[in-house]
Amino acid sequence: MQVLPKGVRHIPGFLDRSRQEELVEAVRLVVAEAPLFVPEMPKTGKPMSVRMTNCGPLGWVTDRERGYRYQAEHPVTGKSWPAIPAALLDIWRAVSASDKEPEACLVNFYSADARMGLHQDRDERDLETAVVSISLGDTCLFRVGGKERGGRTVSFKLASGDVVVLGGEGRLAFHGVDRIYPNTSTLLKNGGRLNLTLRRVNP
Ligand SMILES: O=C(O)CCC(=O)C(=O)O
Ligand SMILES: [Mn+2]
Repeated sequence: MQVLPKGVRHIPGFLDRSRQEELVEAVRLVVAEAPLFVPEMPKTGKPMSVRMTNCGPLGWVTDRERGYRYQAEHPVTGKSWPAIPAALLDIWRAVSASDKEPEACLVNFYSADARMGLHQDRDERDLETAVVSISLGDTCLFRVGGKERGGRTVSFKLASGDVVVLGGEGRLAFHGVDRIYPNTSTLLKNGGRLNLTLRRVNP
């Protein structure tokens, strides 16, 4: 086993198959109310390869004009985000070590060729409370480093049902998704990977 950076916790197989199925059903209801949209990079407007939506009082969005931010409304429909499903709140309570509730759950959908570049999660005003991230569907290659860009990184696979917690010294760890391994899970009928990231936004 390789050593993960301090504060980065990987919990393989945290969710059994039936809890994974329950979450997929919950995400389906979220997506029905708050459709997946294509996020754009700030300034360039270049589309990201993931599609995303959110649930919770706040959602993370990005577009060319206004960049990375949290807002209470879906950028396309203008409607409030749906509530965070109870099954997700249970996971947060079990692993976040926070007594506050999460305010945002970002839903990322990765098709076979999607990826996410190395970045820090730092658009929150609260940079202390842990970030909790859940993987469903196809396996991905996840990469994580320290707080400095350009430092040493380690890579490992995230499979369906795995949970990652970035807490304490790991809260601002650089991380990203280098690739998806297609057809490695039967959870999602049409394949791909879902990532659910729970965050506290306000201190
Ligand atoms: O898909 C993942 O596992 C990570 C997603 C992520 O880092 C993010 O949305 O900020
Ligand atoms: Mn992130």
